[in-house]
Amino acid sequence: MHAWPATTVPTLPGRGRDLSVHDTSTGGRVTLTPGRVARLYVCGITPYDATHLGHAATYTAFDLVHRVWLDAGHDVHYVQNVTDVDDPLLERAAATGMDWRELAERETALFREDMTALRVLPPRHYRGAVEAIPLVIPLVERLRSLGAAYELDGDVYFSVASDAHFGGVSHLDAAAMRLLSAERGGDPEREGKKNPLDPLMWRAERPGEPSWDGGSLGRGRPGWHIECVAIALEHLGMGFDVQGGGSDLAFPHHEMGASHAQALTGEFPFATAYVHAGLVAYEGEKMSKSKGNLVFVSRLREEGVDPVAIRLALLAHHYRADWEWTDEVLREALRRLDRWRAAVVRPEGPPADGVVDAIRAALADDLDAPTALAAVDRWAETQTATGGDDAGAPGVVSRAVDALLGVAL
Ligand code: 5CA
Ligand code: ZN
Repeated sequence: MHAWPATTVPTLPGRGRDLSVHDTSTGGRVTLTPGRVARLYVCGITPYDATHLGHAATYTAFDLVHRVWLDAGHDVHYVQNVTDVDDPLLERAAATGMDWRELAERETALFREDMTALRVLPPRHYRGAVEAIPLVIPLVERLRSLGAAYELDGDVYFSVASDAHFGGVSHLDAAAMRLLSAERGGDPEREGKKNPLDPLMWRAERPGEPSWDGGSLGRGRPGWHIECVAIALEHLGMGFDVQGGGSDLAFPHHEMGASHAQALTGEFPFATAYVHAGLVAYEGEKMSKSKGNLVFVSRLREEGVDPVAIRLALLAHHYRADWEWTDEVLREALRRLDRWRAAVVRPEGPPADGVVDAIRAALADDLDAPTALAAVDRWAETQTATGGDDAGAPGVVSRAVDALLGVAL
């Protein structure tokens, strides 16, 4: 599957520093020290509806990881999936009378446009679940031969007991896991499972559902977690730097993915850090496709809102915070964008070095975008109030804001 076009990233004087992030699995900070290649996997969309601001916030957060690493001189291997076959997609297609493939293609195309407009750098590998089926089958077969998977009426389940580290990503107790499993695509109530939490890896063919030849697994389709594991192992291998997504993916998705991979390879860990973005709410509740309280990036764009302002509105919130989208959030971002643009049009200004350093320091410190924006605000205020005589300083600030924050002035 193709990704979306890359925007150019200006190179800045000096070099960025190593990124320190909050890691869900340890509950604390990890300073990542990738080698030449830095490896990032971010869970992609399930394309049954348009990109909302919650998705946009999450992908913008991981775009900062990408940009910090580029600035620190790494070659970034970024991988993302598209869950282009799964229950919610099939249900929406059936409800609207659309072919599920057409729905997935239409929404994935819109997502690419939204990501391009928001200047989110594309992944190097963008892989669909359907494309990943040939990767999934041998993994499920191997887990079965290792005794880490079992069959139930033709479906194949992963046995969470097979990974000694199970629970080590989310650290939830059994009751909380059971509740979240039921809410987020699992089937803890199904009878005959070894452990109610065991997730499906291969779903045997059902009438009216798409299915593929699964070799010794029989006809069926892949489960959700094994899809991301197959894609991540294919393109990144074990022990990659960051596994990312919204905080709703910590359990079960990232927990199960880590256990699948650890049971498969006997290695630990699947990822060095599990990084989770907070959830964006609208009208009092988490913005979610199932609840329908959505503000779409594409709708705002159609209304003529500058996507740069949308990006600034997202960056005004720390990525780990849960926050609520309001019209005022957008208005504030539009005012900030006007102030910044007015400040960089002049050829001279206050010295820029401190601003570049401050943006770098803030982002390396757990992607603290609000602090980075405040540093640019202060520079822009000085420029407006007193100006400055450093030739080229506005250009330096403009390039730093573009390279590190993805904000084009
Ligand atoms: N396809 C799977 C991941 S493999 C999936 O969760 N798709 S999704 O379309 O439901 O979500 C895509 C990404 O957006 C996930 O990282 C999810 O955690 C994040 N996300 C969903 N809703 C919100 C929200 N309200 N705020 C922030 N991030 C969100
Ligand atoms: Zn995923």
